[in-house]
Parts: sequence; C-alpha cells; structure tokens
Amino acid sequence: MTQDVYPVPQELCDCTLCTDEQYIEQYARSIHDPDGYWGEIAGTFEWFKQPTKIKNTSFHKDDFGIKWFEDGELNITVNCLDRHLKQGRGNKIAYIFEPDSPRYPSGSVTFRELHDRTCQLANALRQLGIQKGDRVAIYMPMIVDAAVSMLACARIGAIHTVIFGGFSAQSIADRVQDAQVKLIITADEGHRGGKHVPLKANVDQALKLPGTNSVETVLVVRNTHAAVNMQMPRDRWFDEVTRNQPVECEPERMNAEDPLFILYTSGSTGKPKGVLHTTGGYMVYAAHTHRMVFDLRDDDVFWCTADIGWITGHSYIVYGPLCNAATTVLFEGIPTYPDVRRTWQIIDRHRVTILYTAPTAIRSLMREGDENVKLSERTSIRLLGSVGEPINPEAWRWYYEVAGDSRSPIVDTWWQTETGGIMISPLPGATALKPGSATRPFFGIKPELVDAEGKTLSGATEGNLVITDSWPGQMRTIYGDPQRFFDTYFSTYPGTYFTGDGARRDEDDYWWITGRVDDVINVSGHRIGTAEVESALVAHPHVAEAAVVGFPHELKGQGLYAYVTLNAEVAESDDLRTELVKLVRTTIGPIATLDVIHWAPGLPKTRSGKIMRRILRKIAEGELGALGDTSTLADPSVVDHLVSTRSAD
Ligand code: 6R9
Repeated sequence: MTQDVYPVPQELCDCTLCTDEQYIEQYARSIHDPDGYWGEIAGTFEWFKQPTKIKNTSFHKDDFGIKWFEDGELNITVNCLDRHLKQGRGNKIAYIFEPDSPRYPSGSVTFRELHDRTCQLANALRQLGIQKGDRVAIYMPMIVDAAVSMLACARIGAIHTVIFGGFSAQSIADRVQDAQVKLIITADEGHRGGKHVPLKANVDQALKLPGTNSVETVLVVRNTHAAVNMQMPRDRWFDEVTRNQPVECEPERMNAEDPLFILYTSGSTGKPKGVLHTTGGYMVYAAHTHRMVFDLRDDDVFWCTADIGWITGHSYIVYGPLCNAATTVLFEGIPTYPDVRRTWQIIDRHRVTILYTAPTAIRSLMREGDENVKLSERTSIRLLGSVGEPINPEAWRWYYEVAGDSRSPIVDTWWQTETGGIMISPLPGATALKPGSATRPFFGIKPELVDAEGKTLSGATEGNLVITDSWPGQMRTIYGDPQRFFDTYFSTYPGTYFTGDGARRDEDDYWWITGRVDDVINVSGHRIGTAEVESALVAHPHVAEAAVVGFPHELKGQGLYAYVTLNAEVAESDDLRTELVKLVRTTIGPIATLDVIHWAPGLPKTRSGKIMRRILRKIAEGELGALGDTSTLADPSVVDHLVSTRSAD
C-alpha cells in the first residue's frame, strides 16, 4: 500500500472548473437533490422540448425502472454539431485525423464539415429505408467516417451497434443476429500497425453464417482501395450513396428515453450482452463527465487512444467531446507503429494537451525505456488520464514522472460499458492524487461496499462495489432481455447496482478498485467472459471440457489460462495446443489469445458438479500453498495432479 499523496498543483487551483471546496459542496447537492443538480446540467444542452421530469428511478424489484428526463425531446447530433455552428464555431476543428502510417499526411475536419458529412450519410440511410428504431452495425477502422456513421444513425434515430474491428466473423454474426441488424457500414479494409485488416471480407463471411439474413444492405467505405467482392444489390459504395445528398438533414425528434445505441460486452455467463443506452441521460452524462474530469478548456487538444468499438471511444472520442465542442485526435493506428516513439511524436505533432489511455499501453511504453519518451518534448501536455483496468503504482509513477514530466495530474477513471461515463475519478483542480486510486465518486454517484451476504460495510475496508442510486448515464436494459438485465445487476445485492468489481475504501474515503470479482477477465483493458472462451474451446471435437481463469500478466494486466480436458484416446500435443489457441482467436477475435493451456485430465468439481474456479485461479496464479479447503471436492486428487503438472506447462 502506498502512502504517497500528490496535491493539486497551485496553478490549477486558480483556473479550474472545480476546486476541492466546490467539489464537496456540489457533490453533496448532487446526492441530496439529484433533480436540482441534473436538471440544471441538462438545461445547458439544446432540447426540442426541455425536460420537466428529471429523475424517475428505482432499483427495487417491485417498482424497478430507470428513467431520466423522460418528457424531454432532443437529438444528440444537434448538440454535437448544429449547436456549435449556430454559435459561430463551425470552423473549429472537431477531429484531427492521424493515419496509421506517419508517412501519410494527417488531416482535420471542422464541425461544419462533420455536420455536412453526417447529414449526407443520414439522408442516404433514410433513402436506403432505415428508420427510427432500426439497428445499424458499424464495423470500421478508426477513421472519421466511423464517427460520421455513428452520428448519421443518431441523426435519424437508428440504433447503432459498433463492432470492434478486431472481432471475428463469428462475433459479427452473433451481434447481427441478436440485434436483428438491417444495415452494416464497413470499409474495404483497415490499416493497423502497417497491416491490412480485411473488414469487408469478414463481413462477407459473417453474413454467410446462420441467423444473419436480417441484413439488407452493406455500405462500404473505400479506405485502402483494395479490391473487394461487391455483391449487388446488397453491397453499396459509401461514397456513391452519399455524394449527391444534401448537406442538411432534419434531425429526428427523439424522446430522452429512446435508444441511442447498443454495445455488446462480455459478462460472466453466456454470450455477450447488448448494453442499451438511451439518448438524453447518456448525452448529459457523457458530456458532463468529459468536461469536468478533464477540466476542459476551449483550446484543448484531447486524445483518447481507445477504439470507437469500445464504450470509451463512444463516450470520449465521439459523444462527450463533440457535445463539448472539443478538438479530438482520431488515431487510426497503434502506439508502437512504426516504432515505440509514435505516441510521443503524435503528441508533439498535434500539440496534444490531454492524453487519455490505458494502463496496458502505459506498461508497454514503459518497458521500452525512458529514452524513447525523452526524444520528444511533450510540453503541450497538461493532463493525463487512465482507464480500463487498475493501474499499478509503478506504472502510475512512470506515467506521471516520465511521460508527464511530473507536471500533469493523472485522472484514473473507473467506469464501465454499463455506466455510460466515468463514475469514480479525481477532478484535476480538486483532488489530491494517490497512485493507484481512482479517488472519489463523480457528482451523483453513490458507491458502497458490501460483503458476500450483502451487508453494507463502513469505514476503511474492502468488499464488493455497488452503486446505490441511479445516474443519468446508466444503461437501461440488455437489448431484448430485460429479465437478464435485472438478474445480472440488481438481484445479487437487492436495491443496488452490482458492478462486478471489488474495491477498497481507505481512511481518507478514497476508492481503490481491486478488479473483477466475477467470471470476467480483463485482458489489456478488454473484457472477456470465461464462458465465451470455454464455449469456443469445447466446440473443438477433441475437447471434452474446459475452464478458463485469469492470472496476473505483466503487460496485459490479466492473461488467459485455460484448463482443457481432452476426450479419451486423444493425445496431448503441441500441435493441438496451437490449434486451440487459433480456434479461440478465430471464434472471438485476436484479443482472446490464450496465454497458457494446461492439460487437465480432470477438473476440480464440487459433488454437485460445479467447477471450483477459486482453486483453478490459485493454481494459475502459482499460489500453490494457498488452495484453501478442498474437502468439498468430488475428487481431491484432481487438484494434486494439476499442481504437479503446473510447471511442466
Ligand atoms: C470503461 C471501461 C469495465 C471494467 C470495470 C473494471 C475495469 C475500468 C478502471 C477499471 C480499475 C480503472 N476498469 N476502468 N479498473 N481502475 N480506472 O473500461 O469499460 O470495457 O466495460 O470495462 O474495467 O473491472 O468493471 P469496460
């Protein structure tokens, strides 16, 4: 445990959106008078009809429901685009585009141009028969047209579901089927780290899989200009359908509680769930957190390195920054291409003032040594951010001292796909920092710790992290499965939202997130459900059974450790090992790369047949002396075997 405290720099105290005193006062108000607090914030946005009802929420079974601003009407793209044009900011740069290869020139798009491109695509989508409520999938590289695609859907009230460009054909098909997607927007190929990603070919393959015939149209952006198969009349070129469209498009009038998007994320059981966010609450929360947590100024150049396929990209590359009229860097590539200096070069080239990235990226840059960083100036940087997984104090200090020259505060932001925006984080002008702590709750957020029985814990202690009341950015349901929504999040500790994370609260009421307490593994900041990996493994004809757990990994935070039981008469071999690793990668995507396969003639199970993951986790972690009670196992000798074969694997 670290006792280091980094106070708020003096110069920030004088020019910040929120001082410590203001935080304490406004936080108290946001908790005691959420209607007053959020009503005021909502009033700073543009609505067709201002909401008069602010909060109407209950986490209890009998009257369960989550509604914010329920009689308000708006279109989020009016707030992201039109509003700024009206205020004379049409020529401000919305996106600075940095291509995968630094040999190509970077580009930029103003709010006016972004508005026009959004309207053109929105008109084209309407012409292709897309209406309010229809689902549109977006499977794109990190290019401006990806943001344009999201905005065009929102313009006409279509519900977008962005599928990360690293996902496989099978993952695309699963999502298309679950959301009954009508149209897909993709590109011929993506560029990533000097390689070409065959996006259109993956879509073609996905649409051959069963359950995908809801798709009527595939729009294809010409990005690398590679030759791709176009299946007429299903496939249409993006530039051809948008080229002659007017640059104005009547925004759809949306109720605040109308869906904005679905984003699939892994849970502890079954297939990924479609997290559904609605329009009004999500907008207010994404924009307000972005402004306050990054202490935003008009001349900031904000760079969030996430992919738009994740919630971080949705909230802090697209909706939050655009609502705040911020200038954002959109980077097509990866931090280590063509070499490890790239991140720092981009910062200098575009005079980035705020860098928001993930601990896994920080650790991999840290490993390359300080010299590579020191070749750059980084004098533009004034604030650093971290998201996606717990940041270890060592990486925190390196980020602070080397990347930030001990000048810029770090906001360690804890939140989730389900929460829509940042939940626990320092505010740079208000909060003294402790390396590794996400510090204090954002306005309106009431975290608590409970023990396994659901008893509320007080004082400095550790437990399961729950949130006891609703906030505007909260997800509203799992698409098509409201019962699963309730069961997953509100039934474990009745009356509260269960995050799936564990946390510690220290003597200063600072929060320290300790990681997932459920069967979700956080690999390089990406959530992977053990159940998904296991079902990919058992699909192999030679595999009888599989159990997957996480284990500490130096770079990725957590790695994937699979125990695999083969069918009788099948021999263990390195070829089979390679085949299984490949199988999981092609079923889910390259983010699901197994680090260890441990052949297990048997798995430790209770007498009722439940796999004892706690024991498997301990073996994977190498904590062989701390296996705990194994007496309830149906066959304790299974554990001895796994322990004795561990190092051999
Ligand atoms: C935004 C995002 C959510 C899970 C979450 C937690 C972990 C995210 C964190 C963090 C410690 C932080 N997590 N931020 N853990 N400190 N600052 O990452 O969403 O992909 O849904 O992941 O990530 O375990 O529950 P998502």
